[in-house]
Amino acid sequence: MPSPKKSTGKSAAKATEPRVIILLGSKSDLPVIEGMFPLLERFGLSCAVEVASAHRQPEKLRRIVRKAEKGGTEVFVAAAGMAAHLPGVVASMTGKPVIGVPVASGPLAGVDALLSIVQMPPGVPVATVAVGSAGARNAACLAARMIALKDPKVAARVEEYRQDLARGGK
Ligand code: RP5
Repeated sequence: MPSPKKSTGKSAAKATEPRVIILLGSKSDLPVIEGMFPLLERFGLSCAVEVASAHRQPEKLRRIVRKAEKGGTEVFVAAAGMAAHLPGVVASMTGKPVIGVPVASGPLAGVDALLSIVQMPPGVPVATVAVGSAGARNAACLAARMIALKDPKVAARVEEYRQDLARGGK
């Protein structure tokens, strides 16, 4: 497994934590989110990866979310499989945007995780993306679009990426 921490750009002013935190329900989810790193780097966004299961390590999860929020993290991405409660639990702990990535790790091939993540009760939103690595890449793009709302440098990079896609890039 590669180093769980990756810093890929400048943090916001005064921030002590990465702008994007990626939480995983298990180390086994790591391959699914690897496509996020080049995209976040391209958008100039620092990130860190933490493994904290909502079911097995709720106290660890709470500590990570508290520290990140206090330190200026702007968007949380949470990827999990099976009965994937991680993104929803993160959304219950922070008022920052949470993006949920369903992982196809169980016998139901990700449908279980997709429904667990998308069916949040009103008032506790999780922006749910596609199952698997395509969803993870979209989580990186969506996080950048959210941050771009108040950061023109990130907005310019998002626009440049969109133009690349229009020219046939990936
Ligand atoms: C979920 O259960 C994790 O997010 C992972 O996708 C799945 C299996 O976890 P491991 O048994 O590989 O730790 O909590």
